[in-house]
Amino acid sequence: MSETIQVGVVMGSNSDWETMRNAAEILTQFGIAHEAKVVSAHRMPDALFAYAESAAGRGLSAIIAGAGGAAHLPGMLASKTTVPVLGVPVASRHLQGVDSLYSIVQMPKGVPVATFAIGNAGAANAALFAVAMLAVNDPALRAKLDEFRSRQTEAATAMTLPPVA
Ligand code: RP5
Repeated sequence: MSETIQVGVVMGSNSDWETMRNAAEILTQFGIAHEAKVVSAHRMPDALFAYAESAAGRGLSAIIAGAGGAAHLPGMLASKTTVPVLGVPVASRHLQGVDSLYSIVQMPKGVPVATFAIGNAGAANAALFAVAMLAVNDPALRAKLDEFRSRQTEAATAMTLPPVA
């Protein structure tokens, strides 16, 4: 029997992958069953609707959606499913992702998209947020997340600065 996918990672183009792979890598690190796909809002609208409409039935707990420019993908997915959508603004060529950020974060009242930082940090944090959501009902996963945070604390605590000349 095939494994139930817990988190979907979708993006508007394969050019988004360099950013969105940061989400997939975190999910892999935490052992979360996930999939990664291109589902372009303006080039594949029917596939976008089908993905969103099937998400709950397929058992997805979250969809991490990344897009750049006039980034409709996260909001349109959210309009067609109540599975939580975590939006990642991808840095765009001309406006460096500020356009993506505004497109994703400014959802009108009633259909939320949880929006993360532009770029790699946002993609990684969206995945960490999905892990935290899943950890609510999974003590072993919560322990892994606590360990991840502890390692960061240790690394920051060990940081030193060069002496002032
Ligand atoms: C958006 O347009 C994608 O999410 C991507 O960030 C941007 C550019 O897409 P490509 O022209 O690289 O396919 O749809």
